[in-house]
Amino acid sequence: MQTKTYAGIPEDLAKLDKAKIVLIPVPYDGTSTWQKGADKGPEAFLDASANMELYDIETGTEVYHQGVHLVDAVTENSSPEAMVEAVHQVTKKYIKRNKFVTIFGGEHSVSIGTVRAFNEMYPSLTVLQLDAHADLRKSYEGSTCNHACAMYEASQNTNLIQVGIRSMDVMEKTVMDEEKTYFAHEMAVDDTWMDAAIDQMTENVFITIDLDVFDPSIMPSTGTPEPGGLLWYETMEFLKQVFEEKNVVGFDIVELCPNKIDKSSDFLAAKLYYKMLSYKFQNEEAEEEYDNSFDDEKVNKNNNTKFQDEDAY
Ligand SMILES: [Mn+2]
Repeated sequence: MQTKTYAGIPEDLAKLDKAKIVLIPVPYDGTSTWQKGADKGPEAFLDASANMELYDIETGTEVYHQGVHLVDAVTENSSPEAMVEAVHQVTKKYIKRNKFVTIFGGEHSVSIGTVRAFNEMYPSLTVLQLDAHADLRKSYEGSTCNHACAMYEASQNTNLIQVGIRSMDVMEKTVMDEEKTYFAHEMAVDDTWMDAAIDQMTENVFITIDLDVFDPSIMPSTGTPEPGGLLWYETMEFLKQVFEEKNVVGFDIVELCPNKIDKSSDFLAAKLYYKMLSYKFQNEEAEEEYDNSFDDEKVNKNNNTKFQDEDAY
C-alpha cells in the first residue's frame, strides 16, 4: 500500500472512487543502455511534487481538487515483456474505471504497455511522442520491449507523431514517417511546427513525454541527454494548445534519472505533470463526473483479436 498521497493532497481527494485522475508509478529500469537510474524516477518525482505550490497561476486553478489517486507502483521486472504486460493491464483497468490515467516511469519501454492499453480503448488514437530519440527499432538486444523500441508498435498501430527528434539510427528511417516527424534542428528555425503537428492529430490523443526531449540545460537528469532540446515555455505553449484543441485521453512521462546534485530536473518533471493536469481540467468543475468515453465496441473487438484480456472484474 502507498502510505503517502500524491503531492501531499488531502486523503479524501486521493481516494479511488472520488478521484478523476489516477497516477501509476512504474519504477522500471531493466533495459537502459547507458546511465542507470530511471527506476528512481517516480520517487524523486513524488518528492518534488510534495514540495510544489498547488495553485497554477496560468489557468487560475487548483487541479488537485479533481482528485488524484496514487496507485501501488508496478514492480514487475522479471523481463521487459512481463513489465510491459503488467503496465498494459493496470493502465487498461483504470481506463475502464472511467479515470484520466497517467503513468510516471521508469524508462521508455514502459510506454509500450501504456500505448497498447490506450490504443485498445480509444478509436483512431494519435500518439504524440516528445523525445530526443526516434525509438523505432523493431527489436534491440534481443527484445522487442527494449527502450530503443518504445515507439515501434505505436508506429505500426496508431497515428504516431514524433516531436523533438535529434538522435536516431539510419535503419530507423525505414520505419519513420518523415511527414509526421518534427526534427529538433528544423523546429529551431521554423515555428510553424506546432500548428502543423496539431493538424495531423486525430481527436483522441495520448501523449508520451521522454524527458530527454528537453534541453539538457534545463533537464540534465535523464539517461541520455542530447543537446538542442526544447525549452520550457515553447513546450508549455504547444501542450496547452494540444489540450485545448484535442481530446487528450491520458499521458505518460518517462526517463527521469535523478541525481543528488541536480534537484531542478525533479521539479521540472513535477511541474510538467501538474501543468498537464491543469491544462486538461482547466474548464471542469471539481464536482462534475469525469467521462473518459472510451470505446466499448473497440474494446470488445480488440479483445477477440489483437490482445488477450485477462482482467477479472
Ligand atoms: Mn529518448
